[in-house]
Amino acid sequence: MAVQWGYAQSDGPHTWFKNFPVVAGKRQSPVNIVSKESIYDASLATNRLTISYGAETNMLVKNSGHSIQVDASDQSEIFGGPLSGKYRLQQFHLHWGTTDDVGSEHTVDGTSFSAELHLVHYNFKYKTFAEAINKSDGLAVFGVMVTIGKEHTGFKHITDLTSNIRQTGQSNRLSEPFNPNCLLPDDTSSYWTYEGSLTTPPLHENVTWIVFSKKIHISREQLDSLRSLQNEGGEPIGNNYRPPLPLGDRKIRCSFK
Ligand code: B30
Ligand code: ZN
Repeated sequence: MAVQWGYAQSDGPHTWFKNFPVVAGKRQSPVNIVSKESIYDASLATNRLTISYGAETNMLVKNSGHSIQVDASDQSEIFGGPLSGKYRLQQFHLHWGTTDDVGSEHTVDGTSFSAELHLVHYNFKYKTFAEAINKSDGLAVFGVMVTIGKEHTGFKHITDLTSNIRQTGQSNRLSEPFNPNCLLPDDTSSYWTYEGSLTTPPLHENVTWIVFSKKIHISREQLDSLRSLQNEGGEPIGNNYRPPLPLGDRKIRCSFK
């Protein structure tokens, strides 16, 4: 059986070290991004980050017990920017708060946002996500900050399904093709990038993080529908974020001045 972990007092981030010693590592995520200390890297602009997402069919939307996760098929790839080679989209999921003032994993100049969307990609030189997940150059994750505002029409396809997948382990397929491109901010040319880790167990230190500076918004109703999802114990999922870890010797680079 897989090791149990969660976000409660008894099994939350401060307990993860017991089963996952890498927590004491030197490149853990998330981090607080101090914008003034990030280093402009002109090569990120020259070698542009290219996002080639396509319409994914039959996407599986599931309640994992710690988030809502949507699995991709094989229509979406990224390359360029800080990445060597191509990375393919495996899944996306979110982290959110039970209140609006918290929820994001990364913080920017000490500020938290109501949610953070993660689009998880694996290095295409490995055949599968399972093969890439423990390789040193295996993963690249996009982080998108989410604030409350107008309804997000792209997200609506997903948040409309939440009432069908209230319980942990439940899933539903999207009936229409869905292009995850609609979830990205309008401008993806401005981002921070650094070498980090998965933010949940197994916490592998093999993620190239790309955190966009532009945010997206969803409505309060949409956020509340995420909060209506239940964990294994039947409690609402929320505050499913790991607090920022020390940056240590690492530098955060940015693609913009
Ligand atoms: S994140 O983007 O850094 N939050 C995983 C992927 C991305 C992030 C964190 C973890 C991941 O693939 N974890 C291992 C797989 N999971 C199964 C799963 O996909 O949902 C096993 C698990 O946790 O123990 Cu839940
Ligand atoms: Zn995540």
